[in-house]
Amino acid sequence: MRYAVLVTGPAGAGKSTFCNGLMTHLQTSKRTGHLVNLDPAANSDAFEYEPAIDIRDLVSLEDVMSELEYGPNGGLVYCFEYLLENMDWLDEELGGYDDDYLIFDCPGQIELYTHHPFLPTLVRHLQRMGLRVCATYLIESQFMEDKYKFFSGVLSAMSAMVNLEVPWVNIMSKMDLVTSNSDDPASGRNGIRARKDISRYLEPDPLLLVSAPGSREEKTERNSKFHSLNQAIVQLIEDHPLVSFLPLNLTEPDSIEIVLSHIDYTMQYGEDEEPKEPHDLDEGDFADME
Ligand SMILES: Nc1nc2c(ncn2[C@@H]2O[C@H](COP(=O)(O)OP(=O)(O)O)[C@@H](O)[C@H]2O)c(=O)[nH]1
Ligand SMILES: [Mg+2]
Repeated sequence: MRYAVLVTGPAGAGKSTFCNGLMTHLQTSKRTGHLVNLDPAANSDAFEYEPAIDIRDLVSLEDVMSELEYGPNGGLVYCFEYLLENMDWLDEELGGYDDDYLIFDCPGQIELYTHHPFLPTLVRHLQRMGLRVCATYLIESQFMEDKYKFFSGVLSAMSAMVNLEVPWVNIMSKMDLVTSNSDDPASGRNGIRARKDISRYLEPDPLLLVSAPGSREEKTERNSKFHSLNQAIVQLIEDHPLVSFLPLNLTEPDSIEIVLSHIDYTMQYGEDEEPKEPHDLDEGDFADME
């Protein structure tokens, strides 16, 4: 069985860094993972691990922009259209991998997840090829700085989830920027919050959007439309309580292990692996038991 983990989310959310972290973690756990770069605009320096499959070998944004005179967004759309027209290239590239864990580093243009058909088409194709697919959606902890920014992140996660229709793990990245101490002098810029608040963001509490009496969101004549909009969003999130976030702190190996175990679980990783035959085992396999 082959497994594909799509790493999605807005630009700068930490997708490429998370992919590197996952690769390192898989290696230290004696598992094999392969990186697939789907970002035609990726900068080679961003990869600690050489991608095993790289969309830039098929088409690169730089070439599209210089040869066809597209801007960056039009160019990206062109690259994905080109990929979908040339799926046999991907089939051939994927052909060399069986029983493998493939980590797809995706581009950060949010419209790719919310309304373009490219990723759903790609996912269906991978599923037809027999891969088990799941997606992660990253938003960064700085989104917790501002509740409106945060809820726009929640809504984008929901809309991507509905669009892709695969098992899904939402991740709150860069948790190393959050401390539990609100007196921390570093707390200014990064909106570092007290822990008790964080749980209201990891399991989004839509009531964060409903105004406390006397606050600026409290319903007044002037803001009644804004108030109704917030109410509608609260209702939407309450009706679809599927969005919650796993905290990811790459400086803590346990944190990445927990995230990986959720990903494994959503894909039922290893469920249909054959048990190892005794002659496949060597002494090293028993080292942990002593
Ligand atoms: N403090 C901190 N910074 C991070 C973390 N992950 C990514 N970054 C930084 O955020 C920026 C964007 O990261 P990148 O992985 O390229 O994001 P992408 O656009 O989603 O692929 C880079 O400057 C990273 O160094 C993290 O876990 N903690
Ligand atoms: Mg990236």
